[in-house]
Amino acid sequence: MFRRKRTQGQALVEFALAITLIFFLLAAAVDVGLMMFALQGLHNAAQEGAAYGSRWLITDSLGRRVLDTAEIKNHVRFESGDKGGIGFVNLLDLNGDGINDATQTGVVDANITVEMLADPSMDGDPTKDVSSGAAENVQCTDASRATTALCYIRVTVRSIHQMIFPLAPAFSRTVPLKSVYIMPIRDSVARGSGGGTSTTTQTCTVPNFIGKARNTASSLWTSAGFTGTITIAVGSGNIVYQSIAPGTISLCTSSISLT
Ligand SMILES: [Ca+2]
Ligand SMILES: [Ca+2]
Repeated sequence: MFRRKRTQGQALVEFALAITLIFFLLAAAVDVGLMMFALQGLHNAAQEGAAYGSRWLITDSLGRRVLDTAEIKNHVRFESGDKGGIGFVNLLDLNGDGINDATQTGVVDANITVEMLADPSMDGDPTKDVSSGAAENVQCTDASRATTALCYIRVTVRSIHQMIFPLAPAFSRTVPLKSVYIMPIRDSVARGSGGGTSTTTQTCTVPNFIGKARNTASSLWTSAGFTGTITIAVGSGNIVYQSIAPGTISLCTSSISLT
């Protein structure tokens, strides 16, 4: 009889220990799951801001093509409509105090960062040099005068996740969340098609005219990409002299004379 009671008490203690652990794991699963949904919301918002910002640049007072930071932040905040979110994260209240961030000084700027980055090593990653691993993070000041390949937009969105089950003092009641999105700037003006600087620096390769018939020279010149005038001296026989040597890399607006 005594022995049986003792076994029952032991089972109760074991159950108490086990249920604590099981409940802890379940609670952790719920909180981690909610954080993943919140992160997804932040990621979508950062992507929306970057997609808008990469396409619609503005010209500042110094004539530089720069990011429309204020409008990009609006696109981030209203990514999921004017209710601010999908239930897991409120994009209009990123610091989680129940007050619209737009009415709080500095809160929007503290939680949404918009940057324009250059890529000095031209390897497609503006945050580091892929071959050496060295950090870059160099600011691009004018997307239309990028001497390196492209400028990139980086949008960072931060939020605070309130834990539903703050089980132990070791775990904070809040967890900071962050999502970053980087993409190349796709502004047409920035890359020369709408008034940038690249048309004046386009180069073409001078073809070899020596020994060619005079009536073929003109088409040879234009098919090499040149737009400058070609002067062909009147005469008979094939061309024996050209004023720019064959194979020379020259501005496409250059002129040439042939004899
Ligand atoms: Ca707020
Ligand atoms: Ca790089």
